[in-house]
Amino acid sequence: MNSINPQSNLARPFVIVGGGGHANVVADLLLASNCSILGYADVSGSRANFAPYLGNDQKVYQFATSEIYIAIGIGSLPGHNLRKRLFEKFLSSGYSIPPLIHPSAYVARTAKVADGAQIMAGAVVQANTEIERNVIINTGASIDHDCYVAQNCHISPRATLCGSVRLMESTHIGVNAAILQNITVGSSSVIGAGAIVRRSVGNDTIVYGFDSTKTTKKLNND
Ligand code: JB2
Repeated sequence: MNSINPQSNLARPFVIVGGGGHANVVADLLLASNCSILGYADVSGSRANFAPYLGNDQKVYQFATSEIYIAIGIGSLPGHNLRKRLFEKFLSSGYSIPPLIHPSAYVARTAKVADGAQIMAGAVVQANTEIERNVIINTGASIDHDCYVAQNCHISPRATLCGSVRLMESTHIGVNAAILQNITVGSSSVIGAGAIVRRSVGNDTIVYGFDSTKTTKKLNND
Protein backbone atom coordinates (compact mmCIF):
# COMPACT_ATOMS: atom_id res chain seq x y z
CA MET A 1 0.00 0.00 0.00
CA ASN A 2 1.11 3.55 -0.67
CA SER A 3 1.74 5.25 2.65
CA ILE A 4 0.64 8.78 1.64
CA ASN A 5 -2.09 9.51 4.17
CA PRO A 6 -1.77 13.27 4.49
CA GLN A 7 -3.89 13.43 7.62
CA SER A 8 -1.44 11.19 9.53
CA ASN A 9 1.08 14.03 9.79
CA LEU A 10 -1.39 16.66 10.95
CA ALA A 11 -0.97 17.94 14.49
CA ARG A 12 -4.41 19.42 15.18
CA PRO A 13 -7.56 17.50 16.13
CA PHE A 14 -10.52 17.27 13.76
CA VAL A 15 -14.10 18.45 14.05
CA ILE A 16 -16.49 16.48 11.82
CA VAL A 17 -19.41 18.34 10.26
CA GLY A 18 -22.34 15.91 10.18
CA GLY A 19 -23.24 12.94 12.34
CA GLY A 20 -24.95 10.48 9.97
CA GLY A 21 -23.78 7.57 7.84
CA HIS A 22 -20.98 9.30 5.97
CA ALA A 23 -19.67 10.93 9.14
CA ASN A 24 -19.26 7.50 10.72
CA VAL A 25 -17.12 6.40 7.77
CA VAL A 26 -15.03 9.59 7.91
CA ALA A 27 -14.55 9.15 11.68
CA ASP A 28 -13.32 5.61 11.15
CA LEU A 29 -10.85 6.83 8.51
CA LEU A 30 -9.48 9.43 10.94
CA LEU A 31 -9.20 7.00 13.83
CA ALA A 32 -7.51 4.42 11.58
CA SER A 33 -4.98 7.17 10.78
CA ASN A 34 -4.35 7.92 14.46
CA CYS A 35 -5.97 11.35 14.24
CA SER A 36 -7.97 12.68 17.15
CA ILE A 37 -11.57 13.88 16.86
CA LEU A 38 -12.75 16.69 19.16
CA GLY A 39 -16.40 16.20 18.30
CA TYR A 40 -19.02 16.56 15.60
CA ALA A 41 -21.63 19.14 14.64
CA ASP A 42 -25.11 18.18 13.43
CA VAL A 43 -28.46 19.93 13.21
CA SER A 44 -30.53 17.08 14.56
CA GLY A 45 -29.00 16.38 17.95
CA SER A 46 -26.71 13.75 19.36
CA ARG A 47 -26.91 10.39 17.55
CA ALA A 48 -23.40 9.32 16.60
CA ASN A 49 -21.08 7.54 19.01
CA PHE A 50 -17.66 8.18 17.49
CA ALA A 51 -16.98 11.47 19.32
CA PRO A 52 -18.72 14.03 21.58
CA TYR A 53 -21.65 15.97 20.11
CA LEU A 54 -20.79 19.67 19.94
CA GLY A 55 -24.12 21.10 18.80
CA ASN A 56 -25.07 22.77 15.52
CA ASP A 57 -22.62 24.29 13.02
CA GLN A 58 -22.35 27.54 14.99
CA LYS A 59 -20.56 25.60 17.74
CA VAL A 60 -17.66 24.91 15.39
CA TYR A 61 -16.76 28.61 15.58
CA GLN A 62 -15.80 28.27 19.26
CA PHE A 63 -12.54 26.81 17.89
CA ALA A 64 -9.98 29.11 16.26
CA THR A 65 -9.12 28.34 12.64
CA SER A 66 -5.55 27.60 13.78
CA GLU A 67 -6.75 25.13 16.43
CA ILE A 68 -8.59 22.44 14.44
CA TYR A 69 -9.05 20.81 11.05
CA ILE A 70 -12.51 20.25 9.63
CA ALA A 71 -13.68 17.05 7.95
CA ILE A 72 -16.97 17.23 6.07
CA GLY A 73 -18.98 14.22 7.22
CA ILE A 74 -21.92 14.78 4.89
CA GLY A 75 -22.20 12.56 1.82
CA SER A 76 -23.48 13.81 -1.51
CA LEU A 77 -26.43 12.44 -3.37
CA PRO A 78 -27.85 13.68 -6.69
CA GLY A 79 -29.78 16.92 -6.34
CA HIS A 80 -28.42 17.75 -2.87
CA ASN A 81 -25.76 20.39 -2.42
CA LEU A 82 -25.46 20.40 1.40
CA ARG A 83 -21.96 18.90 1.33
CA LYS A 84 -20.78 21.53 -1.15
CA ARG A 85 -22.37 24.37 0.86
CA LEU A 86 -20.78 23.28 4.13
CA PHE A 87 -17.37 22.75 2.51
CA GLU A 88 -17.46 26.26 1.05
CA LYS A 89 -18.83 27.81 4.25
CA PHE A 90 -16.06 26.50 6.50
CA LEU A 91 -13.33 27.03 3.92
CA SER A 92 -14.35 30.66 3.42
CA SER A 93 -14.39 31.10 7.22
CA GLY A 94 -10.68 30.28 7.19
CA TYR A 95 -10.70 26.64 8.37
CA SER A 96 -8.41 24.02 6.83
CA ILE A 97 -10.17 21.01 5.32
CA PRO A 98 -7.34 18.67 4.35
CA PRO A 99 -7.60 15.76 1.93
CA LEU A 100 -8.24 12.43 3.69
CA ILE A 101 -6.93 9.10 2.43
CA HIS A 102 -7.78 5.86 4.24
CA PRO A 103 -4.67 3.81 5.13
CA SER A 104 -5.99 0.89 3.05
CA ALA A 105 -6.50 3.01 -0.10
CA TYR A 106 -3.86 3.02 -2.83
CA VAL A 107 -3.02 6.45 -4.23
CA ALA A 108 -0.28 6.54 -6.86
CA ARG A 109 2.70 8.78 -6.24
CA THR A 110 1.87 10.91 -9.27
CA ALA A 111 -1.82 11.35 -8.39
CA LYS A 112 -3.03 14.66 -6.91
CA VAL A 113 -5.70 14.89 -4.24
CA ALA A 114 -7.03 18.36 -3.36
CA ASP A 115 -8.39 19.79 -0.11
CA GLY A 116 -11.54 18.23 1.26
CA ALA A 117 -11.37 15.21 -1.05
CA GLN A 118 -11.91 11.87 0.71
CA ILE A 119 -10.49 8.58 -0.55
CA MET A 120 -12.23 5.81 1.35
CA ALA A 121 -11.14 2.31 2.39
CA GLY A 122 -9.92 0.04 -0.39
CA ALA A 123 -10.19 2.67 -3.15
CA VAL A 124 -7.51 2.90 -5.84
CA VAL A 125 -6.39 6.12 -7.53
CA GLN A 126 -3.89 5.46 -10.28
CA ALA A 127 -1.00 7.35 -11.84
CA ASN A 128 -1.41 10.96 -13.02
CA THR A 129 -5.01 11.18 -11.90
CA GLU A 130 -6.26 14.44 -10.44
CA ILE A 131 -8.95 14.50 -7.76
CA GLU A 132 -10.28 18.00 -7.15
CA ARG A 133 -11.71 19.61 -4.01
CA ASN A 134 -14.46 18.02 -1.93
CA VAL A 135 -14.73 14.87 -4.06
CA ILE A 136 -15.66 11.52 -2.47
CA ILE A 137 -13.99 8.40 -3.87
CA ASN A 138 -16.06 5.93 -1.92
CA THR A 139 -15.31 2.44 -0.61
CA GLY A 140 -13.52 0.20 -3.10
CA ALA A 141 -13.95 2.54 -6.09
CA SER A 142 -11.25 2.35 -8.77
CA ILE A 143 -10.00 5.41 -10.66
CA ASP A 144 -7.44 4.47 -13.26
CA HIS A 145 -4.58 6.47 -14.81
CA ASP A 146 -4.84 10.01 -16.18
CA CYS A 147 -8.39 10.65 -14.99
CA TYR A 148 -9.67 14.06 -13.96
CA VAL A 149 -12.41 14.29 -11.33
CA ALA A 150 -13.69 17.85 -10.90
CA GLN A 151 -14.84 19.33 -7.60
CA ASN A 152 -17.81 18.01 -5.64
CA CYS A 153 -18.14 14.75 -7.59
CA HIS A 154 -19.09 11.55 -5.77
CA ILE A 155 -17.86 8.18 -7.02
CA SER A 156 -19.96 5.57 -5.19
CA PRO A 157 -18.66 2.26 -3.83
CA ARG A 158 -17.13 -0.15 -6.36
CA ALA A 159 -17.60 2.18 -9.33
CA THR A 160 -14.80 2.10 -11.91
CA LEU A 161 -13.35 4.84 -14.09
CA CYS A 162 -11.07 3.40 -16.80
CA GLY A 163 -8.06 5.42 -18.00
CA SER A 164 -8.31 9.07 -19.09
CA VAL A 165 -11.93 9.57 -18.02
CA ARG A 166 -12.98 13.17 -17.27
CA LEU A 167 -15.79 13.94 -14.85
CA MET A 168 -17.03 17.51 -14.70
CA GLU A 169 -18.21 19.24 -11.53
CA SER A 170 -20.83 17.72 -9.18
CA THR A 171 -21.26 14.52 -11.14
CA HIS A 172 -22.55 11.45 -9.31
CA ILE A 173 -21.39 7.97 -10.34
CA GLY A 174 -23.62 5.24 -8.89
CA VAL A 175 -22.61 2.05 -7.16
CA ASN A 176 -20.79 -0.39 -9.43
CA ALA A 177 -21.09 1.77 -12.55
CA ALA A 178 -18.25 1.59 -15.07
CA ILE A 179 -17.06 4.41 -17.34
CA LEU A 180 -14.94 3.23 -20.26
CA GLN A 181 -11.67 4.90 -21.24
CA ASN A 182 -11.43 8.43 -22.68
CA ILE A 183 -15.03 9.30 -21.86
CA THR A 184 -16.16 12.70 -20.53
CA VAL A 185 -19.19 13.04 -18.26
CA GLY A 186 -20.63 16.58 -18.10
CA SER A 187 -21.31 18.57 -14.94
CA SER A 188 -24.14 17.63 -12.55
CA SER A 189 -24.87 14.44 -14.46
CA VAL A 190 -25.87 11.19 -12.77
CA ILE A 191 -24.69 7.75 -13.84
CA GLY A 192 -27.05 5.16 -12.38
CA ALA A 193 -25.99 2.16 -10.34
CA GLY A 194 -24.46 -0.58 -12.48
CA ALA A 195 -24.55 1.43 -15.74
CA ILE A 196 -21.78 0.88 -18.27
CA VAL A 197 -20.99 4.14 -20.05
CA ARG A 198 -19.45 3.70 -23.52
CA ARG A 199 -19.78 7.20 -24.94
CA SER A 200 -19.47 10.73 -23.58
CA VAL A 201 -22.37 12.28 -21.68
CA GLY A 202 -23.46 15.96 -21.62
CA ASN A 203 -24.22 18.20 -18.66
CA ASP A 204 -27.29 17.61 -16.45
CA THR A 205 -27.97 14.18 -17.91
CA ILE A 206 -29.05 10.96 -16.23
CA VAL A 207 -27.70 7.73 -17.70
CA TYR A 208 -29.00 4.36 -16.59
CA GLY A 209 -29.15 0.78 -17.78
CA PHE A 210 -26.55 -1.84 -18.56
CA ASP A 211 -25.72 -0.56 -22.05
CA SER A 212 -26.06 3.15 -21.13
CA THR A 213 -28.31 3.79 -24.11
CA LYS A 214 -30.99 5.24 -21.87
CA THR A 215 -30.52 8.89 -21.02
CA THR A 216 -32.79 11.61 -19.80
CA LYS A 217 -32.28 15.31 -19.08
CA LYS A 218 -32.46 16.04 -15.37
CA LEU A 219 -34.10 18.99 -13.68
CA ASN A 220 -31.57 21.22 -12.00
CA ASN A 221 -32.71 21.49 -8.41
CA ASP A 222 -29.53 22.78 -6.76
O1 JB2 B 1 -26.66 21.95 7.89
C1 JB2 B 1 -26.31 20.90 8.43
C2 JB2 B 1 -27.00 19.67 8.29
N1 JB2 B 1 -28.14 19.30 7.63
C3 JB2 B 1 -28.34 18.00 7.87
N2 JB2 B 1 -25.16 20.86 9.20
C4 JB2 B 1 -24.73 19.73 9.83
N3 JB2 B 1 -23.61 19.79 10.56
N4 JB2 B 1 -25.38 18.55 9.72
C5 JB2 B 1 -26.50 18.53 8.96
N5 JB2 B 1 -27.35 17.52 8.68
C6 JB2 B 1 -27.15 16.17 9.21
O2 JB2 B 1 -26.44 15.41 8.25
C7 JB2 B 1 -28.42 15.37 9.47
O3 JB2 B 1 -29.01 15.75 10.68
C8 JB2 B 1 -27.86 13.93 9.49
O4 JB2 B 1 -27.43 13.54 10.77
C9 JB2 B 1 -26.65 14.02 8.55
C10 JB2 B 1 -26.86 13.27 7.24
O5 JB2 B 1 -26.80 11.90 7.55
P1 JB2 B 1 -27.32 10.77 6.56
O6 JB2 B 1 -26.92 9.46 7.15
O7 JB2 B 1 -28.75 11.01 6.28
O8 JB2 B 1 -26.57 11.05 5.19
P2 JB2 B 1 -25.00 11.15 4.90
O9 JB2 B 1 -24.81 12.39 4.11
O10 JB2 B 1 -24.19 10.98 6.12
O11 JB2 B 1 -24.72 9.89 3.97
C11 JB2 B 1 -25.30 9.77 2.69
O12 JB2 B 1 -24.30 9.81 1.69
C12 JB2 B 1 -23.31 8.77 1.82
C13 JB2 B 1 -22.28 8.99 0.73
C14 JB2 B 1 -26.03 8.43 2.69
O13 JB2 B 1 -26.77 8.29 1.53
C15 JB2 B 1 -25.05 7.29 2.81
O14 JB2 B 1 -25.72 6.05 2.67
C16 JB2 B 1 -23.98 7.40 1.72
N6 JB2 B 1 -23.00 6.35 1.90
